[in-house]
Amino acid sequence: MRRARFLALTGATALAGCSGIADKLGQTDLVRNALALPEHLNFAILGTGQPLAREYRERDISPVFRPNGFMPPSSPQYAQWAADGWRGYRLSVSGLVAKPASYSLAELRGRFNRVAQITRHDCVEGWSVIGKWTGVRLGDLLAVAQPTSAGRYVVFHCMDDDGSGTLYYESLTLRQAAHPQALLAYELNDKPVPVENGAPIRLKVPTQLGYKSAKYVQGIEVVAMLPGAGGYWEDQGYEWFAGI
Ligand SMILES: Nc1nc2c(c(=O)[nH]1)N[C@H]1C(S)=C(S)[C@@H](COP(=O)(O)O)O[C@H]1N2
Ligand SMILES: [Mo]
Repeated sequence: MRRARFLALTGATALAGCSGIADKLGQTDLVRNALALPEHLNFAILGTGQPLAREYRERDISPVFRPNGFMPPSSPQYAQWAADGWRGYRLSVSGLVAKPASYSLAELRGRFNRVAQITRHDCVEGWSVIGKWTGVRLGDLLAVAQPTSAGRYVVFHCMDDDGSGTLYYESLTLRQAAHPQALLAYELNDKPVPVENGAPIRLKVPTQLGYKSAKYVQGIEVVAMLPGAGGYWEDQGYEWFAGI
């Protein structure tokens, strides 16, 4: 119901959403105000946590996991990591945590349980793909980091930008981050996550629309208040909760 309303309100503008021409959506006050309404419901839902997203079988996996979004990170550093099997890359966990840390890919693979899920990815543009994601539970990483009592949200800092220097970012509540299907994935369909799908680490939250699943994650930060509207697309007027 909430999602149908969202789609009806944004209409054709939503189609442009992930391809970089959503500025108009953000500028429309009517749409912005209307989008803000269901957020009250969202907080009510968050109080009890979200149910599990449906999981699929191997044979349901889409032949191609359609990539979408900004161009991969353009820095020489990223290119060098990609060419070097991600040696040197580290994922940092910082902010309101008792134990800040950073992990190489090998450490993520070695120190945390490996979990896999075959789930459907729904883009707000109106298409879906099914893929198998393997990685570590976000909740496991946060359990080690020990968020302080002031921490409320987790912000994902990405390495790619919209072409004019604004970096992609996303956020979840700590409660959403503890959802068993919230994954930091290092594999897609049993192979390292391809560059176009967010290598070397991307968030996968199958309970929310595609734009919440941040690609090219380099930093995870626990904060008390959301920066901006809580994400790149949210800053353009898109819904923050974005539950499916
Ligand atoms: N860092 C980053 N994460 C991102 C995006 C992006 O442009 N940059 N696009 C989002 C959108 S709109 C979608 S639909 C999915 C696409 O993931 P895929 O490329 O693996 O299909 O990533 C999401 N996460
Ligand atoms: Mo998307």
